[in-house]
Amino acid sequence: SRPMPGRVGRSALRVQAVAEAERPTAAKASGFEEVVTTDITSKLKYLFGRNGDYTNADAYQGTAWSVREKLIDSFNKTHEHWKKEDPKFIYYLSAEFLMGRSLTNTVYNLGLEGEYGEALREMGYHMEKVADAERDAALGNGGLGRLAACFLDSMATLDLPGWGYGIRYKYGMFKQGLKDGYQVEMPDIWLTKGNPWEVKRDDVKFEVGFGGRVERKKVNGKEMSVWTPSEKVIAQGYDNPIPGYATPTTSNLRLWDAVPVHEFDLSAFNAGDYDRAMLERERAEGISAVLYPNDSTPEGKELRLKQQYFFVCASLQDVMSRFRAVHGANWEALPEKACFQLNDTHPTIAVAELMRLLVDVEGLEWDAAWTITTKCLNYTNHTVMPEALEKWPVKVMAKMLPRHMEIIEVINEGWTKWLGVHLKDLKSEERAKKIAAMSIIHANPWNADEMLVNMAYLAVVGSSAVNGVAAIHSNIVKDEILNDFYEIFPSKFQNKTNGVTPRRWLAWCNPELAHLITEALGTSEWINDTEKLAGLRAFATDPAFQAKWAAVKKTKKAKLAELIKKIHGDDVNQNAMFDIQIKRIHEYKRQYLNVLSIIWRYKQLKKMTPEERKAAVPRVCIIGGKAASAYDMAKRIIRLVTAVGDVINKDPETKDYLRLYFLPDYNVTLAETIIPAAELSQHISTAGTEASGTSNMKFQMNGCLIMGTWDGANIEIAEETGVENVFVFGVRAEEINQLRKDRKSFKTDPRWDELMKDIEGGMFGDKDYFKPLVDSVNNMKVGNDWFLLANDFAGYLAAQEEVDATYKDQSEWLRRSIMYTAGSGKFSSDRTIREYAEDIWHVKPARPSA
Ligand code: CR6
Repeated sequence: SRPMPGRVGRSALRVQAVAEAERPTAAKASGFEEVVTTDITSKLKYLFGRNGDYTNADAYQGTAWSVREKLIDSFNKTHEHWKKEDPKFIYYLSAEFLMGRSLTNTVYNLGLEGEYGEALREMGYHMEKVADAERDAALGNGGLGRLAACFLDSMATLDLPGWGYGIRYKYGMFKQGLKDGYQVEMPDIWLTKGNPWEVKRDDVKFEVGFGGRVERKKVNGKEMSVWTPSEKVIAQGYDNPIPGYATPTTSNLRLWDAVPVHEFDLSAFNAGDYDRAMLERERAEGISAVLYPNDSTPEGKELRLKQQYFFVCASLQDVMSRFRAVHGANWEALPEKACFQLNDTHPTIAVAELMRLLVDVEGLEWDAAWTITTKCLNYTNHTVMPEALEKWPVKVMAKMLPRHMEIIEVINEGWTKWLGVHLKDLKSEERAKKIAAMSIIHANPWNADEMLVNMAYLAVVGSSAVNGVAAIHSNIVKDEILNDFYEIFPSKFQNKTNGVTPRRWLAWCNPELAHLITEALGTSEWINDTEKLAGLRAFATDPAFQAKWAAVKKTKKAKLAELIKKIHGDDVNQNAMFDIQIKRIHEYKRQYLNVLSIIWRYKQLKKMTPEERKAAVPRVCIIGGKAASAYDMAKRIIRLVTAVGDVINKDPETKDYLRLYFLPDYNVTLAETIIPAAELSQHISTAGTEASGTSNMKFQMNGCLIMGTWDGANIEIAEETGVENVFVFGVRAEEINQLRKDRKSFKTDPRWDELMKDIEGGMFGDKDYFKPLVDSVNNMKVGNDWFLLANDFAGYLAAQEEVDATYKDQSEWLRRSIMYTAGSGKFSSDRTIREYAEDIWHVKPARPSA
């Protein structure tokens, strides 16, 4: 009952599989499954020493190691082809790749689900349970990291020659637990059982240096800067093959692990040196040990800069060494063969590093190197919050990367000089002001003695293209955050609205809906041509189709209900509306506002007679997401959710009509169960704060209605779905600045005041702990309620009433739900990647033959 993937055959195996899938299922010939079964058992026997009686976790290992071989075959074919063709490559540099699980995605993308599913069944296992044994690769925080993962899927699917480059963190995003309703963080030890999805490359190793000094020396008669680092580590490459869908292309994510230079000499060391060697090992391994668990705000720690330089340095050396092997030292041609996308400012040190490699190592003249560098690099901005833009103290950078600091100084000198000429028509005072404001190196506004390197400015100056991630966000980038730069280089600035892969986020996580869509459209081509989903509009009011659509949602809700039961031990009303907010916990995302509206709903229910309650729309509200470990306010918000849930879920009068659950450890895999089951999802950030959001797109694809502010990609989703089908509320971005300045124009509401008193008065216990939350939104105090919760509260409640009224009319609700999926075509990451490839990268597809 799955959609026919229609992947182009890649091997004899594949040809047979396609032939089988096209045959009526009842007449399926066996034989192929047998080969797979034998392969799985042989993997278990010879790789793991197991002999029969396998657990699901064993079956996972056997299956994964078997699938890995198909993946590597495809990887090799693709890369042989690319080597022969020598096309231009895009390298996506990102400190985060939030990949999630690989087994199901790989099997489906490779079109192997028939044989592997069947083989496992024959062995007495079920693919879904087997897949459940895999741990998420959680090498990312949230949207930015998951976006990078979706982009890789689309690049491979579109046959674009391209790799991801990042860090192979030993510990990914922390595991979140709850203790008495408070968040606890536990390490994510994801590699202990090995990782079938990676290939260690013993021949891919690069040295990365830190610290030390720089000297001017004559080298071969030429005055050069020679950097002698005081510390060195080795970047060890690991390849993670990325299978495209319905194509023979399998591309690559190369992740770097930090290892000590002297690892292999250990045995030769005497006792004293052994200690030192161990220290060296610890220091090296520390670089790729942990992902900083921060989202949207930078962590100004030295180790973080070290991580950034570590992976950028290794990646650039790697690309350059491959280029050299084919083209020699013809570096002027590098931009014709390679370009790099900087995923936020995290890899921005690439500007200085590429200059260093070209000037100091390859001996190019500065200007020639600068031309090459700026042609090769492009920068994506992912956040509007000015405090979230990375700035490194000059002192820190000069100590850790002395040569890079010099290079940045020279870049800045050239840049400010150029500005002086470019702005010659301004009055000298004004000109000086402007130049100071645009200088890459500037004083810390809160500490005049400290000089900072502004990484976003460095990225803009060093790149060909700069883009935001949704239309409204790109406009804010142009008009506010980087306005000075936009005025000087208007054509550098672009918009590339984010997208998500329809494979993982619709076809594979919701096969029931995928099947229904394929049946209705008469083709499964929508899986890589999502514009075809628009064909569903014709069915939006068809009662028979609506009934099928509703039945799928019901199945998915039952699954989520099962999960809630497993986690919280409660049975929930599966006829209730499933109302969901899952994302990182952040004040700007306003989970707090959601909780307040839930409390208000609870209070209304309490006032009703039993008869009145029966007429109310029952809701199961779910909130999930991690709080950065140092983000105190976010942790209080989590506690408020659990405390309110504790009261509501136990109240015999209301518990049939309202529940609130916090689902701990929200991650990619959990999202794959939650999103297909959602009927309403909350995207209620203060307008102008959420750059894009991407879960909104996943919900939309799965026919979930959106309650949202006029922010980020919500706006474009509403445009595609029909604004009348979306529950929109709240102040608009254009009004925010004025509102923040003029507090008197804040909307007030007696219901809000009542709720504040309830929390302060201890209705949910823990009053002292919740006091800072109440204070933070007390809009009578200047500077408080920065995210305008009080102001948007009344509008939010009104929109919630509209939701209830609409839900009562199930046929209208279903019509809208179908319209959401039908309108989601634009939000495939295939569209986004096609735009990047055409407008920024100038990279063309190169598909190997099957
Ligand atoms: N936190 C944005 O906040 C956007 C993603 C991907 C974010 C979010 O709105 O969808 O990037 N920004 O573009 C950063 O991480 C800096 C995010 O995930």
